[in-house]
Amino acid sequence: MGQQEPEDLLELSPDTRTILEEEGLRPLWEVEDDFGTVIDDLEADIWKWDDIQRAIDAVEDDVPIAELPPGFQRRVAVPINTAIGNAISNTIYVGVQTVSPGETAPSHRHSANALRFTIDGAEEMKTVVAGEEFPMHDNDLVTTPQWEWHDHVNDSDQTCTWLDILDLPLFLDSLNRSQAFENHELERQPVVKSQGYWDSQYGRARPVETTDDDSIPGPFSGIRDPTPPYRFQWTDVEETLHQRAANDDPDRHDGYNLAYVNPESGTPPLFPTMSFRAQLLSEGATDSHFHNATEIYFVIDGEGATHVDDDVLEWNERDLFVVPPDAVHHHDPDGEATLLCLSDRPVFEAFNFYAEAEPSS
Ligand code: GTQ
Repeated sequence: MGQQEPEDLLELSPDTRTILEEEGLRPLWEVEDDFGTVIDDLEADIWKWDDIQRAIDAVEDDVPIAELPPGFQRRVAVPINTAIGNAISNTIYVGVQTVSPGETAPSHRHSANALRFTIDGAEEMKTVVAGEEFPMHDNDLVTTPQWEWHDHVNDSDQTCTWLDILDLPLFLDSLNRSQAFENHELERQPVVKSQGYWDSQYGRARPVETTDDDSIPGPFSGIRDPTPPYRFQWTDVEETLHQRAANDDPDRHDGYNLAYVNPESGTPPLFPTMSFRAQLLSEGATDSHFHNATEIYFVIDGEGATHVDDDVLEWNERDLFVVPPDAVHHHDPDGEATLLCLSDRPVFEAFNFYAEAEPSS
């Protein structure tokens, strides 16, 4: 008789195995190796802007928005992380949307949190959110809170392009739930607020009373809108970055690093499920670290490389790349570079589960 292996000690008698099978149960020591295998792991990946541009131009030539099938009715090319197959990450979705001159992406609303980060914008390119027209200038970030109507109207004379960023995979894939969705009866929602209305509600002086108008209708009845409709103008964000760089020290991992705050609370994260940062890298390579949150980066300007475990992602302006959970990474800009970072960190923080560390050298 050979030596007994530890597994042998745990062998179940045929009767016990039959009972467990019949009753629909499994022993933990056999199940635990299956934990974490339902959803595939993310991989480091990069999409070069020239390639994205080629794809969105081709799609734009083929497909007028008005002829899109029922569904989201948006002309969007979706970067796919080949490790998972339907989105850029397991929590955050990114799409690249175009609207040609004269076109409208029709009004709808949904339970996912969403925002636009403008790539090619124009004063007469309006995303209409919660009754107000928000002009989309280059690098402006405009929120579309849960269950607010939104349509995108291009009255300019050029094609406009932006990133759509939503928490769809968190609900649809990771939590495997469907979301509430509704099309407006009109292609364009009525514009019932003057321009600047939403911005004015979250300044240094605010309305004293909260009324029923503050609660979201429909499936979220009674819950106060956690994130207001809001436009963060890039000119403001850029000014703050440059003031920081002129006066302060950078973060070792992320350079000069600004969080987009929830305008209601004045603190990050912008959404309960996603946080957004603008980073100015101007003082050489950053230090390596890793964390359990996923990060997606969009290169606002500049060039450089991000080292992710054994991969080197070389980027230029407008490229998009993914740093998977737990991957050791650092940035190495070529001179000065500005990045937009999207992260699912708030989900981890909500469960007291966020962790980050530096690799032991
Ligand atoms: O523009 O409302 O890429 O609802 C995916 C879902 C864009 C949008 C997307 C959407 C939108």
